[in-house]
Amino acid sequence: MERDSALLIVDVQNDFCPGGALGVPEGDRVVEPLNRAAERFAKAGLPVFASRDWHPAVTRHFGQYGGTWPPHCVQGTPGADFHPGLRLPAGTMVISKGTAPDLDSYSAFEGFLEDGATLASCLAMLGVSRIYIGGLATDYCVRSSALDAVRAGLGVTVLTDGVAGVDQKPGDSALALEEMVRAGVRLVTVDGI
Ligand code: VGL
Repeated sequence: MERDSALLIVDVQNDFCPGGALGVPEGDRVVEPLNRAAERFAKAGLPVFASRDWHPAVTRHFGQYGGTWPPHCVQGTPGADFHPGLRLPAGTMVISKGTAPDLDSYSAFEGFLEDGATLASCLAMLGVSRIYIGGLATDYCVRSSALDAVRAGLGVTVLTDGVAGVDQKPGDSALALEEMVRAGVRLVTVDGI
């Protein structure tokens, strides 16, 4: 990968994996390829970001408060933890999103690092102009993050074996990938990085 690249791992959290509150079918199959990708970026000295859904217990994102989803990734609960098999390199920068009770915040670009910085400002500071994205879910948070990255003027590559989708309607993930490609996103496997 290019010297101005970073890796973004989106929402590989227990609640989005099989057995979780909003389990993505086979969501945990992204863990191994993303571990390999993270190791490669870290070894190359390139930044790694990991976003997490980090909701308050009461948020309009959840069905019982007017939203669409069952409660998931509530701050401080085991469901909000990263998947136990995910190996985040030392120095991984964590982005928390969905903390505002009136916003869905699907995109990692709507979240904040520990020091309150946004992903976009941090990428600019680090001189990153190309971002590789994997994680969960293809048709929601990956889609939204990838499209925001394009809008932010970044070159965007989505890791096809590092994503899995909800597919609430069958085919949603395939459509999401097509939409991303139309927006200018490149698709590669982790081995193709
Ligand atoms: C997500 C549905 C609801 C995601 C988050 O991480 O893709 N999907 N909230």
